[in-house]
Amino acid sequence: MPTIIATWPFGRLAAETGLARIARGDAALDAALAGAQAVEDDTTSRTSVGFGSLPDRIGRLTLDACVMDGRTLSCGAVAGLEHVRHPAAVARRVMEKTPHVFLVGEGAKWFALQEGFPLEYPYTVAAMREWEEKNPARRPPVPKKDGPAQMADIDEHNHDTVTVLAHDQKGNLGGVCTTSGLAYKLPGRVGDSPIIGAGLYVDDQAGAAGATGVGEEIIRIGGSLFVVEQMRAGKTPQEACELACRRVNAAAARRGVHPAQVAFLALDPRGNHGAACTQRANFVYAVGRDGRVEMVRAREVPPTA
Ligand code: SD4
Repeated sequence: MPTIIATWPFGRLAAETGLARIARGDAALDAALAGAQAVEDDTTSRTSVGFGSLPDRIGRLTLDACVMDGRTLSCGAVAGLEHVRHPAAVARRVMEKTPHVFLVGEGAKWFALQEGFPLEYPYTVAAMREWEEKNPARRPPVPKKDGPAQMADIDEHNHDTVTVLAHDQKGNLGGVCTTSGLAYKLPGRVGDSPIIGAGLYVDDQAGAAGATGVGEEIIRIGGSLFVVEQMRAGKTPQEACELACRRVNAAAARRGVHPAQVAFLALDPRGNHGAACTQRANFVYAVGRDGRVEMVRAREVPPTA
């Protein structure tokens, strides 16, 4: 059944927008991109991706995004993109207009400008005031030697990534992931979101998966590709997401740290969905199908599971 799922409470806007596109016969990737872009354009949510969201440690807003088409395995990505409002649309242009998959920083910006994306000023007064109050630039820029780096909590009150997975009327899958990354990240830091196989993976023959949460832990286990490969091996989307969370937990145990807050969501080639998160991630996601959108709370996988 045609279905669209999207991360976090602001995923509702993505799912509503994308569902309308699926209903009129659009391809999965077009619907997912329209949904993601609606969230990028929504400046009322300070913590969601897009203009007005929280910058890095030195006050710069840099955006990361990727897209993938499950029919052809075509994909594109950008990271560290500044002054461009729609990183996911730029990622799609990388996919369609270049022989490459991934452009970063100044190169990604140069490409976006060549493609006609306008140069824009992404900062809102509210976001910069908060940055100034927290003044992260005054803190030590690198982790102290005596302990692991402190990661910001990622739960339903502090998150920014919209990952949208869609299953269209023809039964094809498409996905988009777009983010401003962890608030107050080190300059140059890239998380899982724009990395094909980490923040997103889509294959019509196996399923689609996306991730949100502390990107370092998602990259470490190749999260989204792992989920898709579990579905290829016969697991349901729910089982696949739970297995990925167990893997995150196991990786943390091997490093002697408490598992970070991470969540996965998935769609199989028939449009069945599932999601799971590690402890305290409080992950909710929007599910759009049959003409309506509802919010679903993901199952938590504790470290001992
Ligand atoms: C990152 N995965 O940059 C992103 C952060 C995130 O909701 O998902 N926030 O690591």
